[in-house]
Amino acid sequence: MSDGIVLWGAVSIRALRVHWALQELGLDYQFRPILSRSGETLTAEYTGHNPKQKIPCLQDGEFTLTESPAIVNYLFNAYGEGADVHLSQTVEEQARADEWSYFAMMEMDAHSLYVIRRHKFLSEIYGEAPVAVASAAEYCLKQINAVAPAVAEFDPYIFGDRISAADILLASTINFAERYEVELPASCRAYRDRAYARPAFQAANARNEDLDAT
Ligand SMILES: N[C@@H](CCC(=O)N[C@@H](CS)C(=O)NCC(=O)O)C(=O)O
Repeated sequence: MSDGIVLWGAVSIRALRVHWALQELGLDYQFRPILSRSGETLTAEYTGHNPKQKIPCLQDGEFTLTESPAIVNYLFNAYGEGADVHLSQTVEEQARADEWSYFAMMEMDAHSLYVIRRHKFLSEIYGEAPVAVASAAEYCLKQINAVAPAVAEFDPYIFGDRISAADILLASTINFAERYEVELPASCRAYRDRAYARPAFQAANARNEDLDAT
């Protein structure tokens, strides 16, 4: 019998994105609060779900999905109709959503923030690389300053009143940048603060941090 929706992964910015999407969509889900770098992603059971041995991973019945942006987009596409969220209505809107999502995932998360995280904050595992860290921080700051004027136009989110999957990816990654000591432009800080004040975000954050949750 299907367990419905099951989310694997806790105390992680990337799992938090998925909790947030589930909460915005008002979906019930089971939670398996496994932690990264704890050995819990290395078990045979979990490796069967995600051979990359990383969190998060989502199961929806027989369907299994990894990669936080793919999961957030899947949930909005599968369950967003009728929910109080923004779904793209035109090809251009979808392209704009993709532009923000790829910016957050590539320019910020992958190209710069994960370099800083791995080689400054997890250097005991991944090794010290101060030149790469400094270069990644400078790169991230340049990117975020470049988009700050466009972020200042969000009213209050990318597509107006309703939050979109792209907002979840962008706001969570902007917050990730601040955690890794990238100074946020005022417009980006204000946008992150608006998004993080949402009750759905607050509920998601509490569940992401609750290791006793199911
Ligand atoms: N691109 C993946 C990255 C997943 C990822 O790196 N997750 C981290 C936790 S936030 C993890 O599991 N790290 C454990 C490891 O690298 O062994 C996503 O966005 O879901």
